[in-house]
Amino acid sequence: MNRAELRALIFDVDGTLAETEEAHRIAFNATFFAAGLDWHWDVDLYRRLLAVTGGRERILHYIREARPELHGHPDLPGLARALHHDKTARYVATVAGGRLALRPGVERLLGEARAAGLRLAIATTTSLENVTTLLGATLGAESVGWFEVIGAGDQVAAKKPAPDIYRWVLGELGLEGTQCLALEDSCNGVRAALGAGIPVVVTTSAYTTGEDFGGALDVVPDLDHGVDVARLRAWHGMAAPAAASGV
Ligand code: XBP
Ligand code: MG
Repeated sequence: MNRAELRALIFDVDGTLAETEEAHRIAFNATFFAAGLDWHWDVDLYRRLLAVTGGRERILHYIREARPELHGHPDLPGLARALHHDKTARYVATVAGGRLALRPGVERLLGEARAAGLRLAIATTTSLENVTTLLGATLGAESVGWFEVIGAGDQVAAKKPAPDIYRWVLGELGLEGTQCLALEDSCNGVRAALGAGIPVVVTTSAYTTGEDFGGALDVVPDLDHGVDVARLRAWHGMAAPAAASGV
């Protein structure tokens, strides 16, 4: 039976490359405080809010669900955009200051994958600036170039769990989903990858442990648990056979 050869790895960012969500949460709260809003997203609330991917969308959702006093506001999307812009600046300053590290195994696996000739890409809902700042602060500025394609933020209209960002990345790579393996930390990410026909492995993160990862090939606590290129190829081999023969 023909199976597509593994050609590319597509990484999620938040929760997969690094445990970023606490830094995001703190940046959101600092923004709210600076704007004179008495909003505070504690850990439990933030866990629930993470069901809505994208910071701007998360703010809008929160206003609609929990802030009825703002429902008469003439431009809620504009307000959410302004708050999110400020939050991104705060988050970028934190990350650029070197206060976040990559998760265990990430740097090693990226190096091994590059040495093995696997192509690398990113598919995330977070802003491009956040991604390049994280890569620069942890691996050095040149590491941005290791990723042939970076699909981020508003590049597509519908964020995860919609498959759009993964489909966009596949288009840019010129690959079929069956030729790739996605690495994700959340159920929303798993749904997005599977929706684009990409087999996916989960590395659970602080905010996603215990989620339903149905459809994923495997679930590991981090990428230092026996995850090397051979294991990636083995996982990929477990996925459904390629639709087209001979690939
Ligand atoms: C991550 C997100 C992002 C971050 C915040 O999801 O949902 O919204 O929480 O980043 P994933 P922004 O890991 O599935 O991409 O504020 O830049 O959206
Ligand atoms: Mg994630």
